Amino acid sequence: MSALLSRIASPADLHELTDEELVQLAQEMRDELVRVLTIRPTHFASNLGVVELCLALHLTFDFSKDRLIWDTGHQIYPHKLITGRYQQFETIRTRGGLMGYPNPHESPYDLFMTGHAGCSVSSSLGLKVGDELLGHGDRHSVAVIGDGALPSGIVFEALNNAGGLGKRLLVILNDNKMSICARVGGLGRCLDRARLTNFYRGSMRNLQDLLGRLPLVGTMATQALDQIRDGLKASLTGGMLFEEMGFRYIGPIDGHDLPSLRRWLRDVKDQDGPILLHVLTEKGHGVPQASEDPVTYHTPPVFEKVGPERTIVALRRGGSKAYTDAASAAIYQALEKDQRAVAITAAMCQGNKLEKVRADFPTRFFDTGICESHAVAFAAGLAKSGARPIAAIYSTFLQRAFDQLFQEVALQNLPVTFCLDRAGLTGPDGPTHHGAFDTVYLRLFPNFVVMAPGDELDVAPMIRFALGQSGPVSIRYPKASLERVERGVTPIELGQAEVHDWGEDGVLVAYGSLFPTCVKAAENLRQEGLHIGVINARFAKPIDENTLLRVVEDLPLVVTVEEGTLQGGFGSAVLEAANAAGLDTRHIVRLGIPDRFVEHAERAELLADLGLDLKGICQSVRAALGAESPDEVPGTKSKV
Ligand SMILES: Cc1ncc(C[n+]2csc(CCOP(=O)(O)OP(=O)(O)O)c2C)c(N)n1
Repeated sequence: MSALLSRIASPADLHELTDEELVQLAQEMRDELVRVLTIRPTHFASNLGVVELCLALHLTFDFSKDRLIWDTGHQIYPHKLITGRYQQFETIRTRGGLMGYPNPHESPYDLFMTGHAGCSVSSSLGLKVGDELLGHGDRHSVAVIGDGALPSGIVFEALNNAGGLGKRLLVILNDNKMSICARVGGLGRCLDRARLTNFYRGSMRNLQDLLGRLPLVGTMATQALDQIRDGLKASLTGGMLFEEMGFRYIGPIDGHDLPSLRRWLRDVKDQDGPILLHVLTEKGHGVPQASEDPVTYHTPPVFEKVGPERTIVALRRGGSKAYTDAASAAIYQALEKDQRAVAITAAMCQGNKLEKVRADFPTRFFDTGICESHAVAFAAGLAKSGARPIAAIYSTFLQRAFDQLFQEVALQNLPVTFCLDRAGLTGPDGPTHHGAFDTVYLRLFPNFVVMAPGDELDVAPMIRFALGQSGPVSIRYPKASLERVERGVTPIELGQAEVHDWGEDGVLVAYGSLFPTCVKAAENLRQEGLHIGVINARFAKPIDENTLLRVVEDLPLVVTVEEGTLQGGFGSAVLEAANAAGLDTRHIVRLGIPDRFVEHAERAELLADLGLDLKGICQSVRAALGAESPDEVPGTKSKV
């Protein structure tokens, strides 16, 4: 139990602490972040970097009425620790425990449930304008945004709007030079120049003094002055960008010097108009390995052993290969084979396991930064030029690019391959990160081919197939270990399902990740005397009407199974086709994610909750056929 941290029931208690105690509290907060990582994986390095900033903000403002939005929200742990959630902190990212992101159901200090980057400035501005309209104009509104999230298009839309409105809004740019990987793009260079401002300002003064004192003459003195002037001009350009947009740019300032941070925040607090305070922090601050390797320590494996001074002695590595591994290997092969193939990620090189692609194909690998909408339109441009772009984007984040999918890609019928990682229930990240909706929103658009591998063996053939198509193709796969159904795999053909086994009593039609579970379910049910077939649907658009309408017509039960939302998903596609063909659809049962946001828990727990695990699928089949569960039959033992 941390001595000071346990005394902080709410931010008001911070005011009871002396400056020395606040330094001690920051240490305790870092210790707690380390301790929890000995239990389970959590976001780490970003949280270590904002401890002082978090304390300074809560000491300067009163966020029981003022407004604070942490952009993205993965760096909200220190804020949780001092807003009444320290005692439950150990439960973070577990079923029924604290969320790893802001959650208004947990605390009034969390205003929005977020997890997607780039929305903080817009929401803070909206809060400010709303508060003014509704008679709470005295409330301050603060957005904290990282330099990784800053280049998102929506942030510039918000800065532009805020600069025009001229309201009192404080945007804190938390600049640690990192996204998850090193930050990319021109804006980063601009911030680097701003970092040098103080240096150049100091240099200019010192050099002018020096030149005044030294007997320098002619070219030497002129050259020296020119160089300094250029440097100063360049350095100011960083902040100038924001100034031109109507913000007062202040900084850069040290984000780990708590007294100085507090002074700066007090200074800017009551100034009118929009202000951008540029704060320099170190990602991983206070844990040597994390600051040296912030990429690994963004969300590291669990700590096996921690030594003195928060030295991480050992990480618990290992684990089985995931769908991401199979997809990234196939993307690598595609680039090896075809000079036109290009890989694109929107700041998720590490998550998409594309580091090797980045290293070996530097001219055909593009990290756009956290800019999914741009990434999609960029891919469209590449495709139009004749290249074969593969955009590897998490299902949930592709939602940021909905209109680009429609206009730039689908409407032009351009051959962009979308590799949708984390499609389905992503586990402890929770509702902001579950990839529930992609099948629905991609099915909407004419020209799109929408696919999902049934298992490991489908992944690479699907990516190869996609690259041979003349229009857009999406391939979704889960955040899960690879599974394999041993079989003579049939080749991927447009709109063709793979019939694993015809049934007599019914059939499970699996779209994507739950195909192996359906195969096991059919095996179990067979031992209970039910002959249930299994189909690996592979395509949600176009669906295999020949096969699927045949089973709807012939079999007493058709159960569609998908790890995606039911409204408009694969099962709906089967219903639509059956309805259009004039078939009875009453014996079609759809299993998937219901019409509600799903909380955070382990993926296996969530699958069980939603009846999408082995037991749940078997039970749905029995229930539909009026068969008894073996649990209910006296003397029999469940095979499930
Ligand atoms: C729209 C969207 N795309 C991608 C991500 C994945 N993501 C989570 S944190 C992060 C890096 C954020 O960098 P930055 O804003 O600089 O914050 P830092 O972690 O450096 O404090 C990324 C890419 C996301 N959360 N949202």
